[in-house]
Amino acid sequence: MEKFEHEYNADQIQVLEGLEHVRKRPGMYIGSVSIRGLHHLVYEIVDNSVDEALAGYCKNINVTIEEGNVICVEDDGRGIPVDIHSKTKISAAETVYTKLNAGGKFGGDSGYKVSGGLHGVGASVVNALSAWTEVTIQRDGGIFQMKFEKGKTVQSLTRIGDSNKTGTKVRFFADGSIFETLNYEYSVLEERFREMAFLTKGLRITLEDKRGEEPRKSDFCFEGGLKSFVEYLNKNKEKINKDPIYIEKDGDVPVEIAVQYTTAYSENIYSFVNNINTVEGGTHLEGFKRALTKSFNDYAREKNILKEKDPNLVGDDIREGITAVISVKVKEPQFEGQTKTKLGNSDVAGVVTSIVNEALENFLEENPNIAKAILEKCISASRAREAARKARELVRRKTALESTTLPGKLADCSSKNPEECEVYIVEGDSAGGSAKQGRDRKFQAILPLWGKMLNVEKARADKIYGNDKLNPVILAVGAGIGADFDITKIRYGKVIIMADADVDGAHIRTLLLTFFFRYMRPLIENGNVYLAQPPLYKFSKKGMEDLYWYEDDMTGAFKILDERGVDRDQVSIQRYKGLGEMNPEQLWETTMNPETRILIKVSLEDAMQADQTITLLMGDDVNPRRDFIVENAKFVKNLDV
Ligand code: 28G
Repeated sequence: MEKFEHEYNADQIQVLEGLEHVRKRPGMYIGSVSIRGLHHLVYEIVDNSVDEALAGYCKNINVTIEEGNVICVEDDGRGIPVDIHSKTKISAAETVYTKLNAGGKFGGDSGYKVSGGLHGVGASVVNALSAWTEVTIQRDGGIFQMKFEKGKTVQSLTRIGDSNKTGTKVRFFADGSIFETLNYEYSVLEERFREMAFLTKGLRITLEDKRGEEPRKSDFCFEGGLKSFVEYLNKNKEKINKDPIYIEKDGDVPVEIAVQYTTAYSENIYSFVNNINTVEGGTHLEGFKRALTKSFNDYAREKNILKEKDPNLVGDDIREGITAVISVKVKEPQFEGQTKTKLGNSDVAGVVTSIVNEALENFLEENPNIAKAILEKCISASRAREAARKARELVRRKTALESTTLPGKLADCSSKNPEECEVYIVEGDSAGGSAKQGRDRKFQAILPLWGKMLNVEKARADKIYGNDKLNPVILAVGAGIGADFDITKIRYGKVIIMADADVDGAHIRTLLLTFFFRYMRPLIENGNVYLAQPPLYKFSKKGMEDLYWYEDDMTGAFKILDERGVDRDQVSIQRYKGLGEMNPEQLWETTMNPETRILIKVSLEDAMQADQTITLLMGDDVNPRRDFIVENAKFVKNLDV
């Protein structure tokens, strides 16, 4: 008995050490302790419910943000097993919550590992990073409950009642001493759960916000799966095929794909592996693209739409205007790439290719009118590509002759060392003027932009080279665009977008981000793109140094004033509506001085979100645009988080 107890304690210590490390280095487990990391806690728990849904046992997941930012997740799955391990005397459920990686994710019940990246770190990490956690399980005729504080068990699994239902309910309150904020952003969670619901056909996910005066609720359930997803993405676009092409095949590597062509010029393909967005693509995407190119070319040849003398259509031609979502499930996924979001498993490419080849062959044969309409668009894309090539060569020849011409409006800096140089792309002439006067001309260049920006979504590459708004940006950055883009040639280490904190500013920011995302993606991947953050308020009082405030919520500012012993009633508050309201010195001090400014580094994810946003913003339909303007403020806010 003595010996047994000793062993038991030793085990316990090891468990605690594991979770202690999670609290010491939370970033290693959830990426960051910012609001992103905070949201990640919710995804971790919900992922477990989704896993149970993938296994075929859970139909409903309800997520609630309770008063005080407590999260409650409830599912109607089988309930986490409650049986006691004969040796450790600890229930399976408690083990899942106190042992690192003991959850279902690493070789879980759905059979799909979600290792790599930040996914699937498990419930124990959430538990470790929460001030308290409460788990309630219904199964085997009973209701069972256990409680934790900072990952430590304060109440082992106890039967607290009877029930003939099954399911798991988890409530947790994130630890405020670990996270920068505990304030969940409803729209961010909503977006994610919508996506999750699209990816798991028939699964219902609800989200409810019980904080604040006006409670909100979202309810997602899509019987159409990815077909619904594509319809959602294209809701404001003009479609070529009214009904998305839908491919679904179970097997060793289950594949689900939906494709719909629009009259737009851009390519929008989203890919997922085990419900993880594979931003960097991978073998599944390659397999899909290969099949798409082959099927359309084969069909066009067979029907003599492409004549013998015509060259084959290239992939880019065939993907112009496409919106597609591809989702595969892989048992042992290898995630590669910078952000571990690129699928490496080579066998998946072949599986996807043959499934898509077969399905497309049938579809084209059965829908000759749609096939013809899509191919007409592909052929015109091919012609435009040829025109773009000529335009590009013209630009190349020009630059070779005239050496590097810089745009006339650019106020360049004196340093030529890209590492220390930065360019501010400024909206409007007046703000541009202030920025020119306020800057440190040694390392800061100013490029004012004005007038209406070109929407890259609605233009082909040849238009972009000649565009009078974008061409200055291309020339200033100095590294070309598209396939010619050469990151080693960039003239500035930081490309900073400086726009007003209003709807128009958000608009120009979104358009520029979309442009960078589509035509200078390495610039974003390399972390060279930033958003300037002008202040929203100025608090001033005679004899007091001005206090600039960058958040909507002024509570923090008042706190600082209180701490400084300043009487609130004597302070005047100025709300800045635009950059133009600041004089050059103020602009320098608040937004441009590296010692005091706030810069937001744009991530690939941010740019992708901007890219998705643009469709709504520029949609042909007027109503969605109006709706969007309200939502847009949210997007800007999301960028901050
Ligand atoms: C509400 C918030 C989060 C979950 C289940 C159901 C099972 C399970 C979860 O088992 C442990 C390890 C290997 C089998 C599995 C129930 C099999 C039979 C489950 C959740 C047990 C994980 N009955 N539902 N985990 N495996 N929901 N929701 O966490 O041996 S987690």
